Amino acid sequence: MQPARDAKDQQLDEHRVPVDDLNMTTDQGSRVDDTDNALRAGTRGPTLMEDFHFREKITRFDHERIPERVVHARGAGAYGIFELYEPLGDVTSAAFLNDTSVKTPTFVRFSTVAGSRGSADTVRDVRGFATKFYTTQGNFDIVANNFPVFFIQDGIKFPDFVHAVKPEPHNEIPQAQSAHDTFWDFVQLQPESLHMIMWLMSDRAIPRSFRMMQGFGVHTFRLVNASGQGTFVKWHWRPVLGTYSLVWDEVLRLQGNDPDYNRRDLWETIERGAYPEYELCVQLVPESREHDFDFDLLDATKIIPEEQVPLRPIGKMTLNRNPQNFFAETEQVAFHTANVVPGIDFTNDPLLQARNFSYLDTQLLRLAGPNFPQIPINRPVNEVRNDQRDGFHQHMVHESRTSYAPNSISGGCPGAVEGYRHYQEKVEGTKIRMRSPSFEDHYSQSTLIWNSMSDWEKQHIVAAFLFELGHVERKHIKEGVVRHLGQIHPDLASQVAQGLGLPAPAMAQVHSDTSPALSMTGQPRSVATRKIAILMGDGTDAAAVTALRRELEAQGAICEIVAPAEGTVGGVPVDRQLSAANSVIYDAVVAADGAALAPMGRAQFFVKEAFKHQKAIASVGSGRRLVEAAQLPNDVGVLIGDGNDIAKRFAEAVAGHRFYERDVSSVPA
Ligand code: HDD
Repeated sequence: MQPARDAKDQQLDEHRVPVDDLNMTTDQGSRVDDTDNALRAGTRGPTLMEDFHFREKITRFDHERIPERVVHARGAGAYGIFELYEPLGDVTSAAFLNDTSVKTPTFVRFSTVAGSRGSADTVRDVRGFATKFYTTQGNFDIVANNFPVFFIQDGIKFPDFVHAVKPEPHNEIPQAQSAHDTFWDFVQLQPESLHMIMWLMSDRAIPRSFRMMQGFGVHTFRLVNASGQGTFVKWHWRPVLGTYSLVWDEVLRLQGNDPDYNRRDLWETIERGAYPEYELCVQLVPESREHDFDFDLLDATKIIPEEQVPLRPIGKMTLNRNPQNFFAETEQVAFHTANVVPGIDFTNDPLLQARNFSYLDTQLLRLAGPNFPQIPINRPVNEVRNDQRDGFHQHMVHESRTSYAPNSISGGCPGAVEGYRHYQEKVEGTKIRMRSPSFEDHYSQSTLIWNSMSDWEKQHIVAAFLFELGHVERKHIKEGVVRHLGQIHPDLASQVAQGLGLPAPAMAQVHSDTSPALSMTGQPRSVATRKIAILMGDGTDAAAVTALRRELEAQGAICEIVAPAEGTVGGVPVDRQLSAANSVIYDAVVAADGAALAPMGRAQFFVKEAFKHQKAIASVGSGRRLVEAAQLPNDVGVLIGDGNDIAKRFAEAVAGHRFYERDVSSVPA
């Protein structure tokens, strides 16, 4: 069913250029009769300056690129709708957070941080999760990431951090990776980054899907109610499908097999109507409790553990529409932490304060001047009226004879009336370049995250440190990092030190507190939107496959038939031929044929690789022979399909995402 058309969708109508049968014209509207041959003096002669169509076409082409975002250059977007569960008038006057009958249009852009526009999706990195709410009171943006903390505490360090993580300046290597000297040099010298590093080394940094990751506003923001009373707030997006990740070896292979893996996944599921959903949750802290924590609420390298302040779900966002033009919409969208509406305000978090400067500034360059808010994707759905005029690409024709206030000539219009009112916070202090001592502890929450991880999550963190530091050339940098790890946890430090061939560092006495909510275990389970490869060949029992497929698809799974050749197999249409398919683009595998496939190395590898990546594998009929030929160790999650309940058992296995307990250390695939 098509979603109802919202206000933003309708507003875009006036900018849309439909596919139609009109004839080609120049930008000036003059009809073009030949766009294949430049105007020349004689068929073998020079091209003439007079050829305005040629000149316009080439000039436009020469100017087609705009600067990519300095960070978060690679991204994918989608439109959605936000629906509120209950009015929040007690804490905020924001209209869209008070009226449950309103469906607020949104646009979301997901991104990676370090890589260029053309880099692969599945890299170890933070993911951006920026949402623009087109509210009746103007645009409100939550410019979030999929980690709840950040690398630095003060925005003045942002250029340093970004320069360190980006490719090194002398040779522009490596692309979209943190596994290099300058990044880890920054980390070892800037221990405030350590908590974020723990997130970056965890599987959160390699999400299975944009649809299966959380979003965090990171900073403590402020809500303000109608009587001017403030409440601290942290924003959280929680994916309805649960939070799930890939495994590292799979990530590396996906970069070659499908560099657009996350982008494609978002696009395809929306096209199918399996709309991604996220609950918006808040952590609310009354101002009276500001100093009740053993960390500073203004410090963006700290979380408020959910066990201390529970998450309150306040609404749901459903992404229900793909953009129609990547450049016009996803590339030109401009987010800004300072895009707020009445009832939502800032705190003095020094990272947030810097962001409130940076986003507008960067967009003035990237989108070439001050009129970028008029670009269709950026326009609010309510009317914009002010005296700011002129500049490159002004699209509006302002009829007023005045562009200043106050004025008497235009009846004082547009006049400043009741609108956004800044929260009246009392501020006093000495001008000083210094952080508050309450920002000094860089280790306790890094320990908290380590303590809260399950065994497999800990193993993956250690492996990530070893991979990353294994790419660092300078020994003193590795030693510096390992020294810090000794302050986080002896188990972590000793394993990393051992792998790097370094002596164990001095170990601190660490606390044993945990925050179970930090672990990715215990997520909602579902086969919905899981991609399953069914390997078929000439020997397949097509009826058994069709029955299995029907049951899986009834639960929302996406099945693809993979066979040695395109066409049909056993009367079933083939979706992909084996040489164009790879297990890494699927969540699970069904071996449905052994007769044709068992002797084929590629088919064996397919199954073995899925096993290595701890995916559910089932065999039906002669598929057992393929599983046997792949010589999988006897372990969990490999279901041999004798009996009627195979579909049920397999669906349960797929819904669990991965068999992390499966020992794959000896599997070479
Ligand atoms: Fe940022 C882009 C998220 C710190 C400066 N940032 C950008 C995007 C996201 C974030 C999701 C991509 C928006 C899009 O899709 O267009 N940034 C964060 C988060 C941060 C953070 C969650 C810490 C809590 N950022 C941060 C700091 C600064 C910036 C401290 C500068 C002082 N960020 C930028 C930027 C970007 C940007 C340079 C690049 C392109 C853009 O803004 O529009 O201004």
